[in-house]
Amino acid sequence: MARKKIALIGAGNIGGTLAHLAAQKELGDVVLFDIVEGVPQGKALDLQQCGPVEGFDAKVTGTNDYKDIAGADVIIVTAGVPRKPGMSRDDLLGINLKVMKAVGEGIKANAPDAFVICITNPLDAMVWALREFSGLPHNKVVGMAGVLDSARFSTFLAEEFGVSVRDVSSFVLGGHGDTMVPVAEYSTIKGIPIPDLIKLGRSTQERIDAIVKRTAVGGGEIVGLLGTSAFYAPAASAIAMAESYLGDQKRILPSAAYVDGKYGLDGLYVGVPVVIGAGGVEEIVEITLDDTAKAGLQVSIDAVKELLVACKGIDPSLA
Ligand code: A3D
Repeated sequence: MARKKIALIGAGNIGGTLAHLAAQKELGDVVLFDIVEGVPQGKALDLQQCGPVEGFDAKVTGTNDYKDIAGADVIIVTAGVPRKPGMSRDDLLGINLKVMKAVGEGIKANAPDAFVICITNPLDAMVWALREFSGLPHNKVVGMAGVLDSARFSTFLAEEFGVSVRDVSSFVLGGHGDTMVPVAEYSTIKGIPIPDLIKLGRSTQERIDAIVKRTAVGGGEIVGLLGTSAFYAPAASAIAMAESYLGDQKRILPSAAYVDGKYGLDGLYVGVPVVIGAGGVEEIVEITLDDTAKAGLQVSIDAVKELLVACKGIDPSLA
């Protein structure tokens, strides 16, 4: 069987980390694309030389030409600019929308059968715009955010309860912004819901509320320390989504997916649990929410809708 092909659009911090993980895991041959000349080629050569040390058989190449992504099975998009301290994700909208147009057209012309995972911020608006510009089916274009946001929530919960992260399962819904909704009721420690653990005296509502709050601004905490966006965990999260698609794993992964009909939505990209398998986004999983989570989700949905209005104002072809 021929090797799979993984194209990474954007060869910056996340792009380079994605290339390393994809090669290490031998997901396929890797093509790193960027508009800056030399960077994707240089990173690719450096990564290719990890092969003999780490023992992977994956070809890593760099390019500035969209033709080289032809036939890609999976495309992960990080092209654009990240946040600097003091910026919100929404501050990136104008510049990254133009980038999504170029990327969408490049994908449409060269790799229309790929499964596309968008990471560029502001995520829920950019994945929608990328889908519009690429014209790919909605089930083949998805945004990575929920896996990362849940990973942040799980990390903090594991610390709180003093247990392995492997025994934590957590849940974050909504847009990838400060209005995201970490749902404690659906988060468990080895199957035991967090509210039950509070009743058992293993934590307090105040401490869980603080963790929920820290999760929602978890990206900003790292930007404040690092001076730019996180990249290791975002890359690891997108790779988990790519693996679920390539291996038809049918994992349930919270993702920014196109929701039309469920959750009372009529055609919007927002973070919900989805099944990812060989068919792309194969199912939107609808869960019952209590009134607090419902209200939180609505605030988050309204924030995403506002961003879409702004996108349409900037690029009339989207209206
Ligand atoms: P960075 O290291 O700056 O890499 C971005 C790369 O995109 C650079 O190499 C640029 O040269 C390249 N680029 C710019 N314009 C184009 C273009 N038109 N075509 C192709 N390449 C282009 O950023 P990063 O890798 O740290 O972050 C990338 C994006 O991911 C940013 O928008 C971040 O805000 C976003 N991000 C999202 C999450 C989520 O959870 C959704 C987390 C962290 C970062």
